[in-house]
Amino acid sequence: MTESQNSRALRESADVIVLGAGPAGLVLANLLHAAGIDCVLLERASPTHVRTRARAGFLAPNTGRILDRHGLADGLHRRGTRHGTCEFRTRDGRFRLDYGALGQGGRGGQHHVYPQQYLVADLLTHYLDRGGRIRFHTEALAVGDADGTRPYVTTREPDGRPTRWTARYVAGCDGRHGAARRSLPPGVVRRHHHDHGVTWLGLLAEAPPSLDAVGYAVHDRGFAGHMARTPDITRYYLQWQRGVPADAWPEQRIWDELDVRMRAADHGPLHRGPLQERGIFDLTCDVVEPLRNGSLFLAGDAASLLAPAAAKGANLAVLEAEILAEALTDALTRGDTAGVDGYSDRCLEHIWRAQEFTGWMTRLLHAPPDADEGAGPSFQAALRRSRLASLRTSRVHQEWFAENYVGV
Ligand code: RFL
Repeated sequence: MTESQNSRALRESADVIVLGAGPAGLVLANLLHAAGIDCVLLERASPTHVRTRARAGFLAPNTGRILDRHGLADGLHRRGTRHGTCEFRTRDGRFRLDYGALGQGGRGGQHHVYPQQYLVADLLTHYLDRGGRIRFHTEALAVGDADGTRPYVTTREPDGRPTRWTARYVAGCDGRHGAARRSLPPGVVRRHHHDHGVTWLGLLAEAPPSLDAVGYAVHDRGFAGHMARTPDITRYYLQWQRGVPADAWPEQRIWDELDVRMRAADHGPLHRGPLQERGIFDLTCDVVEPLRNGSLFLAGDAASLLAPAAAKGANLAVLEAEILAEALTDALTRGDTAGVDGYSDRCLEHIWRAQEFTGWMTRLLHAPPDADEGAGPSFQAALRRSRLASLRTSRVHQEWFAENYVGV
């Protein structure tokens, strides 16, 4: 079925309404549809936007296993690559950590490197090819009666008309600023918010990767990062002064700064190329607790937001989508509500573990905003140096790192 035929076939109710066609919403909708559940996906953006929005690239082994389990991993295996090494660069030199061969009792765990937009495009094609219902250009405005008997979603349709969709369950997979979060009445959930006080300039360069590892450079001038995406595209990050716009520096200055922080003079040049995309990311985290209000469930970034330092967000989104799909299927097909009742606690366990490791990584890679670097080595900087030294030399510490770095 094509995307336009698909839109014509829509009804204005479904057993499950899924908001948002990111990794969480698309995995969930695919699994529900495969289980014969009547579901519809409502997405604010266009199909082109959804298929091309570049974000994550590092997918954990467990994410690969989930996609495999449900026949959703063809593209990942065909076009993705594997990755298992980090390289830390500091003023004490560089060291490599082969995390793919460590952790989980030595069984190893490598990341899949597969751009998020490829994964999303694969999931969307899979869903549409099997007759899954999706409505693009349809913005959810609010979720109502979530703790009543007939929950509904109000939307702005492509022609601008307001519409009401009714459902038995609503899955809020519409990200941090989506309607699901906004619709939680005050007092029913607790929102934890933490600002790590660090900002990144995220860059996508039309240039091949410059090293065969994830590069983490810790420098007095701030953090710099290198992550492969495809043979021709590389993601770089520069720690950035908050409030300064992304286009403040010309490309030449950005590359020169990356050279300095990545210590290219000591460890080899970076492959330069035009910068396709620049974005500013404040490293903040956010958790909603519990991830449910009546018939409304949150998954992915709508449930918890993580700083991108440890590459966890898309992985949690896929994991939560699988857990929620099973729970909703049990509830709708067998009247068994144990899964929906346990959904929030089960996911929060993973979320807090990922938040903890992400916070640790953030403190490993950056000076805290109040660190007094100018007046000689500050207390915080000395702790950070010691943390890196421990990671360089302690096998136990490396095992712990590996397990948490690839684990979700
Ligand atoms: P998404 O991907 O944001 O999708 C949400 C979808 O909802 C739609 N939407 C609405 N639709 C209808 N009505 C509304 N009112 C709506 N509001 C929003 C949006 O158009 C969109 O299509 O959420 P989801 O599915 O929860 O997935 C989360 C991931 O996208 C995110 O956690 C990751 O990208 C985080 N992340 C990484 N995660 C990893 O696991 N590994 C990585 O390597 C990694 N790298 C990254 C990242 C995030 C980054 N940014 C952008 C902060 C690198 C970066 C730079």
